[in-house]
Amino acid sequence: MKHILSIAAIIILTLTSCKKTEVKKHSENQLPNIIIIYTDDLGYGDISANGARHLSTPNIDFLANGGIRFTNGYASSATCTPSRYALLTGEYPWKNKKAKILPGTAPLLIKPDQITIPKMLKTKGYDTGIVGKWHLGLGNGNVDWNKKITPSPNEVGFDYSYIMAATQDRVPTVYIKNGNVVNLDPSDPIEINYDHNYKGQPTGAENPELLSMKWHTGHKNTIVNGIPRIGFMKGGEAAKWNDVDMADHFLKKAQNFVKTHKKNPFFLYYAMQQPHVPRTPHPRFKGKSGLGPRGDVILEADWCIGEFIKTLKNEDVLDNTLIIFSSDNGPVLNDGYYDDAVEKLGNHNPWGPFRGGKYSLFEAGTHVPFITYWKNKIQPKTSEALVCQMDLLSSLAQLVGSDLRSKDSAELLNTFIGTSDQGRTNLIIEATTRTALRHKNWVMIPPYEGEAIIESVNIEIGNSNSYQLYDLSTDKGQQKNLAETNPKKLQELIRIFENKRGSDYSNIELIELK
Ligand code: NG6
Ligand code: CA
Repeated sequence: MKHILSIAAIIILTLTSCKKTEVKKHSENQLPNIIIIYTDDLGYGDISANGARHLSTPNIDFLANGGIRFTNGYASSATCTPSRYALLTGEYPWKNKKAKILPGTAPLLIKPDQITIPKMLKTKGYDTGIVGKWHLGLGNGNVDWNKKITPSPNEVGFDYSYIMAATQDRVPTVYIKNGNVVNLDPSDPIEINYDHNYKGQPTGAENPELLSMKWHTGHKNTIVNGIPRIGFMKGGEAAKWNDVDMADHFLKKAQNFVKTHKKNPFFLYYAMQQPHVPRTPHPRFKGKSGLGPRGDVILEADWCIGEFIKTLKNEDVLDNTLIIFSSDNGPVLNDGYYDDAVEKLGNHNPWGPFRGGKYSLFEAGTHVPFITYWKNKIQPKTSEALVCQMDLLSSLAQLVGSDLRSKDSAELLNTFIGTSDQGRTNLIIEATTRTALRHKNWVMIPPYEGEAIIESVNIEIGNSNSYQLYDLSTDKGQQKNLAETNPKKLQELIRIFENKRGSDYSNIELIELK
């Protein structure tokens, strides 16, 4: 009996020590997995880690409290396509004139010879995947949705893609896996266009009786699941997504990607659709926030992140994974549907301390939640360093030992992992093709013609006849224009701005948001 016990003890000891060496080997020799969790239109003040008191986001807070919570983290633009373009390519979006909010039929915006984060990581042996919102165009300008769509994310660095083409409020309302529409019935082919309706099809404009969600501005074309969308779509009935299941659907794909790629270093871009319109919480979350569907889908997104982190833990990869969390642009309430976002806002403040919102050159347009988390590797803290999503390309290249860099992408690895508090000195921010400069704690917005407020969304977008200058160290809310009282500072910033941007920045084609 004594013998049997000691043999058993030896076996157990050997097994445990084997396991230990294996884990050690895994973390020492293997490059870390890298995950970008990217929300859509989530504001700085939408997470409790950044001060929200009327909405609780415990899972995002878990990342913020166990990692670095950046208080000066920026998206590159105040809208989706340009921000995503800059995130993946490390290039300022205003350098590409086509980097504007794209329709679902737009051609691929990233050129096949351009560097991207996943391409760079692939040179170091990473498996790369995207799950969720793409919105960077597909094909060459004339997509046949019934054949393999190419080029797609798979041609610009992703081994695996499971995406929606554009936005939840734009056609086509189908999932696309590695260039193929999921569940497509060849006898019911898909046709898409953004100019005219297909004969005999109901639309939001003409058939209000068929709607479960009422449109306010813009979204009055093809009706899918009772929701009127932007653009016209015919066919593809079996392939249409179910809006209320979208969060669960993408979550499963993201979890599966982790489960099936954990043996090799992987990069996953998990691009969540919340809280962009149409806000369609799963019934489990409906009414749960008290703030209407916008609050409910933020709770849903937070829950998804919690489930996703559980998967990383269960699959034993959390220790060796760098997670970056952010949002593509700032918040908006009514973005084209009546969905109680305004009526039920109560005291919640999605903008945090900032002025403006989505579409705005004021801070709330681009100054977004930004968190890096790496268990046991990153020491929890708050960082005031000025960082931008565009910087991830060069910084991640530093991390994995790649020489590839993108000119506009600053090398800030030490800042992202917390061993330095040094950020950028300057950043050009963009909003619907207009640009402004952040320099240290100062912001300079040059004069732009046009409405000061987009009425449909009720957001001040930063247009003014004269220069604006703000000192964020004392005035986060950009209430006090110092352009006249501090002409020296203003001139200094104009010089830096024109030096980077060129002097023809006001000669631009402004986007019409009807
Ligand atoms: C706007 C839409 C808005 C949203 C946005 C893109 C109207 C009136 N507004 O044109 O609802 O879809 O485009 O948002 O149609 S983004 O987050 O993808 O940039
Ligand atoms: Ca967005």
